[in-house]
Amino acid sequence: MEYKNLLIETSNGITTLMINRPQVLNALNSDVVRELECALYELDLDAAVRVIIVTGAGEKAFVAGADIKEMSEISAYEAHDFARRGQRLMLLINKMTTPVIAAVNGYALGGGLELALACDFIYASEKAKFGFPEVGLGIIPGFGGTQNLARLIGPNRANELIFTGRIINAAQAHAWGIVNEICAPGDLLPMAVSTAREIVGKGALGVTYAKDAITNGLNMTKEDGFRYEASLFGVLFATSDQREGMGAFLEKRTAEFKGK
Ligand code: DAK
Repeated sequence: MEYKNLLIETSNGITTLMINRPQVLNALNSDVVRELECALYELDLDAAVRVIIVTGAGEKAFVAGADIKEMSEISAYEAHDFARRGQRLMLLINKMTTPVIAAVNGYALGGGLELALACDFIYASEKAKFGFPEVGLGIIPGFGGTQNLARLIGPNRANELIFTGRIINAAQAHAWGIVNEICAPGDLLPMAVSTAREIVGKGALGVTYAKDAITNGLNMTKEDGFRYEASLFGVLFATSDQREGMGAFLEKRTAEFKGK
């Protein structure tokens, strides 16, 4: 499928998906949300894609939020449709078997921060900025931001960030645990690719099941989460990747995983 607002490149199992509307700081309009949903759905079905890196085009922004111009003009029906699609996109990233890394190269505001938070983890350039300006627009985060941020950094810090609409820098986001690592702007994609390579070197099924256990386990009681983990752990013993991984260790060679 052709995308008007996305640049997608795959090499050695690693796909870089760049949101490409730099003239409006990569703001998410309904076309971008629709394209992201289709693209991620397609990429997740492609066995050649092992890790996806989501980033923004240009020097200034990852995504500066939902497209305020479009939002200011839509009807209630369109707002409802936009909300459903946006929320479906964020949930899709959680449900995908492929790990998704957000490489935040600049502003990640509102819906942009929600997109980053929906990813499996975030790397950021030292120039990145994070915030939820929604309360200043008379709304609240609506693509899962209240839920994902509070789960990630706890309710108190999430409350402070969301109630004030304050924009924080990369160092603060790192200190609060929103961002795993920060680096110089030019090092951001290489750092994400290097981590993606490490993941590609591991058994695809193990990575997928670990994502499943962590993401879904967070919505369970600890005991249910343990039970879920045990069942996924057991299933992996029916795979050739498990035999290959353990066999390679015992034979002192590098494992060659097949994802089966
Ligand atoms: N939407 C549309 N255009 C945007 C934009 C946005 N979010 N952000 C920036 N732009 C455009 C600017 O209008 C400007 O266009 P021109 O004037 O050149 O035509 C161009 O991008 C460059 O921006 P600036 O000139 O403003 O650049 P500065 O460096 O001066 O400022 C900034 C950068 C990021 C501080 C500033 O652009 C800014 O404050 N942007 C808006 C940030 C924001 O409030 N974002 C929206 C948050 S609310 C929903 C679920 C979720 C959401 C909505 C609905 N449902 C469930 C229905 C999400 C809501 C949000 O994301």
